[in-house]
Amino acid sequence: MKTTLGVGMVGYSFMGAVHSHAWRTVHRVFDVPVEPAMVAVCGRDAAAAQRAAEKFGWQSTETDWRALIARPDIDIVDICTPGSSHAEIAIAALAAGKHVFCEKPLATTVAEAERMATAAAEAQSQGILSMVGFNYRRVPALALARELIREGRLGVIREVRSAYLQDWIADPDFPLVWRLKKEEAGAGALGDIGSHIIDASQFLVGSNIIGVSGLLETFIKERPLGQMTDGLRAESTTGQREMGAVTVDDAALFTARFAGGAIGSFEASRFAVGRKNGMSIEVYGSKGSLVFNFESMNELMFHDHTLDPLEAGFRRILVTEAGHPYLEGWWPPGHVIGYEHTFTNELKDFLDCLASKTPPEPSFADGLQVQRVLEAVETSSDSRSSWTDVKE
Ligand code: SOE
Repeated sequence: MKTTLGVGMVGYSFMGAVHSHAWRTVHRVFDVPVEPAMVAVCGRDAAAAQRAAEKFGWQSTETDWRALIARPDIDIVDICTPGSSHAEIAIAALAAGKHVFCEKPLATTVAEAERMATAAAEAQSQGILSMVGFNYRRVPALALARELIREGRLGVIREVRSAYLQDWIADPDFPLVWRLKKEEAGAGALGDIGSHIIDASQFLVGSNIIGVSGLLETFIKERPLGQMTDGLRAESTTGQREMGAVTVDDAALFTARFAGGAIGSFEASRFAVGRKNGMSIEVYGSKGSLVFNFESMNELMFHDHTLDPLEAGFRRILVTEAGHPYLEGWWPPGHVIGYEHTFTNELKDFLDCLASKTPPEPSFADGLQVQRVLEAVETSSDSRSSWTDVKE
């Protein structure tokens, strides 16, 4: 196996910036067995791609993703584009023998995700690996939570409560960016951030969601046409009169059953004013409970219910010890990490898996399963009354 792998990244907006940071950093933080070389960044606008290459540290640019995946110096294709292009790029890249790292949600429809999962399984039999970027699995506190649950410290898991709350489109003048169009994004808050808490909760509990009852709402049904300039910040739409239809949900609520017997409640909203990236997960078991909130992402609250009730209660674990997941690469205890580090941690695992030829997780099959949950929530909400099983 080569000791350096060439990376080609498609897309360079918010996720492209975060991924670039992780590619620049991963081998300088962790002792990974292979080093990434940031060979090329790809985008349709040649000048913008050039600016991104200079700003983020890519050696060259391409304006056509097909040219990118045809390059012999590219071993890994990193997909940071809107969801509607994931399937085509990922399937072509896998067929060309490139490992693929794809942003979440995996696709915009179950049908696309099925094709991607099939392509990934075929490629895997040839030693070509793929992974979907549910980065919250790589928050050290959530990785620790998973270890505690696996060790049985919570006993039988009974309930999960999870919410992912943002407010970046609460202003009705916020323009109709791609994330608000079904054909480009697949779903709204449900797909963009609901997919994270579905994946994270299934990862923690160790069992999949098998049925849901959902409620979706689109509060602002039309928005001015306009562009997103950088990340989640939009250009001013003052004076903009042309309007377009919002075709995805602004907020999503659903209840769920897990295969292992637990039940859950989920909430994803882009209209929770005052909440910027408020992702929280609580897990309640027969022997204890765990509470996590991303705004304090270095902390995990743990209640051990087997203790004397006079001394029991939630205690705060500061997840920054060298022995905590992923912390071997970072700073001394108490020197906290942030959002971007979760992507570096994710790439560490991806590179380790490429070197050891171990299929990484979450796989495209895992991404497909999340897509099926999203579809079941939409079906349930559309039918207005019914419990909907998640297809297998
Ligand atoms: C926008 O809602 C967004 O950037 C998501 O797409 C990311 O997955 C999430 O981590 C932060 O918010």
